[in-house]
Amino acid sequence: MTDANAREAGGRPAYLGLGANIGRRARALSDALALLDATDGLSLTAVSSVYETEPVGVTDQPRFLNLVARFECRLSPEELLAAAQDAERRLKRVRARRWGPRTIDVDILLIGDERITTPALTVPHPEMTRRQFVLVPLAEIAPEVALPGGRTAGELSGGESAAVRRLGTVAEVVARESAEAGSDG
Ligand code: GSY
Repeated sequence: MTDANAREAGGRPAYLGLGANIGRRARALSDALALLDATDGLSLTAVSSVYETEPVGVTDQPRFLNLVARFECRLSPEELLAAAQDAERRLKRVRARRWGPRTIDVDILLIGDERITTPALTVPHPEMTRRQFVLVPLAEIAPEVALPGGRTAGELSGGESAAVRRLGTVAEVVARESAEAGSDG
């Protein structure tokens, strides 16, 4: 469904950033997308490639796999946050320390053109315009989307680099990861 259709149907596009840097990283991303897409009021409309990215913030941790997905969203912001947290919980998110390694992280980046500031949620995501691991995949699926500060994802994305390296589609990267892990799934 296009963004225009989503609005007509009472929804709006929501962009989520997903990241994983422990265990079967690609499978965690893929499973999170499936869980979110199965949620009433959410339907997946676009997914970027998977990128392997240098950790930002705490740098002494494994590289992440990151992607950005767009959903047609008929949920309130609070309901969307609950859905994101539920997906993290169901994938048995492990996070040993704040800003440290995690099995799956689901960040709400944008919900239409809404501005939300509550103790639990800030939308647009306050760090998104400074994070190339968000901007590069976002620019792949939505180069024209306007971000805080008035510039677009396409303008702010630095493109692929050694720090944000495109690995392939979700299906390709999951298949490669499974083959590398052997026959246990
Ligand atoms: O909020 C995202 C978690 N995170 C990431 C991430 O997903 N990717 C990279 N490359 N660095 C990160 N630092 C944090 S915190």
